[in-house]
Amino acid sequence: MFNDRARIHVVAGRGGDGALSFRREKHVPKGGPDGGDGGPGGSVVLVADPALRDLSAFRTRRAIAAGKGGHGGGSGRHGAAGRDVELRVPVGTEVRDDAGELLADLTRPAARLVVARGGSPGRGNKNFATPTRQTPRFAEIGLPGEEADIELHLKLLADAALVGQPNAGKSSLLRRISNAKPKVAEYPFTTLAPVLGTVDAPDGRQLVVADVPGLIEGAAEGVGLGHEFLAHLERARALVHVIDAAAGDPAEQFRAVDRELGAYGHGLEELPQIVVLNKIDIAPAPSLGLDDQRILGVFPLSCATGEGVETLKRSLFSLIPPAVEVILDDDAVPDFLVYRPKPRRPAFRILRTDRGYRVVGRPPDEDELDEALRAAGVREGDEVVVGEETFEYR
Ligand SMILES: Nc1nc2c(ncn2[C@@H]2O[C@H](COP(=O)(O)OP(=O)(O)OP(=O)(O)O)[C@@H](O)[C@H]2O)c(=O)[nH]1
Ligand SMILES: [Mg+2]
Repeated sequence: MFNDRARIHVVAGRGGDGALSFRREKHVPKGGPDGGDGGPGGSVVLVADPALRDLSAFRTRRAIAAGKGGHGGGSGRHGAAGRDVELRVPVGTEVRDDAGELLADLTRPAARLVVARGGSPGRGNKNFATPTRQTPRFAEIGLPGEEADIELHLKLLADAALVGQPNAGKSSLLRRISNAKPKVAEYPFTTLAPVLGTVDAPDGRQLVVADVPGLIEGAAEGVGLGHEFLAHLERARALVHVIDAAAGDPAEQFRAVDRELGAYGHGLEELPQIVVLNKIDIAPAPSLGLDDQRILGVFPLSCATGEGVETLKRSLFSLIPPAVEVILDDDAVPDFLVYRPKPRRPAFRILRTDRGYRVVGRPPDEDELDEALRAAGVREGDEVVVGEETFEYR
């Protein structure tokens, strides 16, 4: 099975609490404040890995949580940082939030995206000592980590993609020109999942070509297999359109597939096409008889005998438009990109006091406050101070 979509739930770790503690000294009941800070919560990070081919790793792994930050301790001890979780995804994975908003497109190897940021740690009471407040009887509570539902959608990154009706010989062609060995058989829909192959030129240049399941009438509306995979054509810079020269009017076959590309849209209708008239060993090469500006060339060949294959292979390197390098900075092209969501500033913070909790900053609404207090471990009867008001938690 080829999995090009996944939905995951990611939860970052809560930040550790700051400690409320005082030095113990001989003959002094309470020394100065020495509560250390909590550790930051771990984050959930996606990393684009060129070794991966699809998203099947997420079929059984839907909820992913990073580690909690440790709590601070006495004697100024800081809590340990929560463990980050790195999730590897194939290069070409689009990441969206549950509203469908595109967060990032991980098209470069090693590109990273923080999808849930760890909660910030609370500061220990040691931080709050001032000349006028020498015994701060409160410490900050760590904040919860971010939590999100994330959609992953892999769109293969290939320089060119093979399209055509079932049985036209797309997989046979990929076997001929690349290092890939997709299955070939005399029945339609042999290819059930996209396959990538690398085509090598004598001068060391390389092209990645994708073999996609055959397209039939109605593919764009969901008939057959092709439609699920049309998205994988979106990033190709050219299509290699394979036609069975022994199966009737080549122009009509061309139009049938082209209609599906047009019905799907997303720019497929504009991609340049390199037309292959295959199986000339069993039928004389017909002429295509089409005048279409998108057609960059027509190549009669036989995947069975190999006739014409070298000519096509060489031409691919000159006909496929070169990749446009996205230059992000004037002179520095980074090896990888790091995408980070903007940190959300907490509107309020919760301090632990020796009798309960104190809330500082913008007063949260009741639900928010309750959730935050419960995350902080509030108990029935604890004192909670919000602004000028003091009440008992129940
Ligand atoms: N005679 C002859 N047969 C060919 C040639 N190329 C492919 N075939 C045969 O055509 C049939 C289909 O080939 P495939 O490469 O599996 O075709 P496909 O386009 O990948 O088909 P799907 O994956 O089903 O869409 C197989 O039986 C091949 O052996 C050719 O040049 N000449
Ligand atoms: Mg095939």
